[in-house]
Amino acid sequence: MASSPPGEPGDVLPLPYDADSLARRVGPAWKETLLTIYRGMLLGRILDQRLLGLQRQGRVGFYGPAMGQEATNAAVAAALGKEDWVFPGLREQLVALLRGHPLPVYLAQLFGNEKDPARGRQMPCHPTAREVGYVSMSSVIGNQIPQAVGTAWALRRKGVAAIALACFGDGATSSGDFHAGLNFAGVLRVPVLFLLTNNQWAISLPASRQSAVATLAEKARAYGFSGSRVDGTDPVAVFCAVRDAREALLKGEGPRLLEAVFYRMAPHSSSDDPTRYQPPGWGEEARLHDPLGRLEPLLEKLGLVPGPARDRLREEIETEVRQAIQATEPLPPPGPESLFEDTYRHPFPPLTEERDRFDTEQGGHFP
Ligand SMILES: Cc1ncc(C[n+]2csc(CCOP(=O)(O)OP(=O)(O)O)c2C)c(N)n1
Ligand SMILES: [Mg+2]
Repeated sequence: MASSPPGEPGDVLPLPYDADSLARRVGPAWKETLLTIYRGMLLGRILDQRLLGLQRQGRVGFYGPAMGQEATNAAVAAALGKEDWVFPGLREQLVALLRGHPLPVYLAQLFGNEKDPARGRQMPCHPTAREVGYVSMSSVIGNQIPQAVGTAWALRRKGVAAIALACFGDGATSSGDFHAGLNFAGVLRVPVLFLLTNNQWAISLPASRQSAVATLAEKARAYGFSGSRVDGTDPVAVFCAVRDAREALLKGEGPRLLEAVFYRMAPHSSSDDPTRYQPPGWGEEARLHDPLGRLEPLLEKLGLVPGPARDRLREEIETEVRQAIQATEPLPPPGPESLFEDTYRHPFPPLTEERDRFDTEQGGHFP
């Protein structure tokens, strides 16, 4: 079995489309949609490679790559509406960026410096991007599921034409919050889309040992709504599935579960060594399903992104990432006064006393 480096065309499973089928499935703007998604996927891959490298050099504390998930993330971002809310798991930061969260601000969150909106209080890879409806994740697996359900309920009560998207992994389906969230959503029939990102591993536990059911998607039936599976390495399939589910939710047809299945092409996180538990050959098999490796030959065949244009695009994104890192990394940490801010709108003693004492000890520079 021939293999190729991630992102390079090689011996991958071809995507089954031509111009006619794309126009039929995606619609008249299929070229623009596909190019937007492709650019997003490339950004995701390039960022992962760079940021994992920075972590290895000790310049970022922690990193959770999403290699293999790029098609799902970029297609989801393209299919969502501006007013929708995203409740991510560990690997959907690309969705925030593609919804318009500025790259330098995202990087500031990884470095935990003065431009970080969370002021260094969250783990790296747990960004918050309120301005694009992207809620900071909690490290506690499954927490975001009932939060998304509550938000969907609020959206419906307020009459806002938007949905909440709850993203979570195969491992999260074993959490209590999965049950509570899906049950609540089914009873109230709120506009929430449960996006199950099945990368086939929960750290070292394979999805085959996560549950005794044949597919995780079928769990939705027990909560009174439909669940379906989609090839998460096929951006066209994911885009159409999310777009159609969203339309149904907006019509009040109740919640839905969509299981996107793909291959985790990287360690669980920068703190993991998958060679200790993944079977030999996993990486080779994953590369056959590499979403970028699958999409690039199609774009070439369609004449949309020939080789030289692809190289130029890569260079352009690499430059954008490099410049954003150079501009963000040297920024200082949040000021010491920020320790006393954000928790209370009107701080009161003893917090104000502690703040004054601390300021005096530091030489009296607080604003
Ligand atoms: C409640 C809880 N239990 C365990 C953990 C430790 N933990 C962190 S990530 C993870 C696996 C999550 O797997 P999955 O839901 O499939 O998401 P993936 O990381 O594969 O995207 C576990 C068990 C945790 N953070 N929270
Ligand atoms: Mg997983």
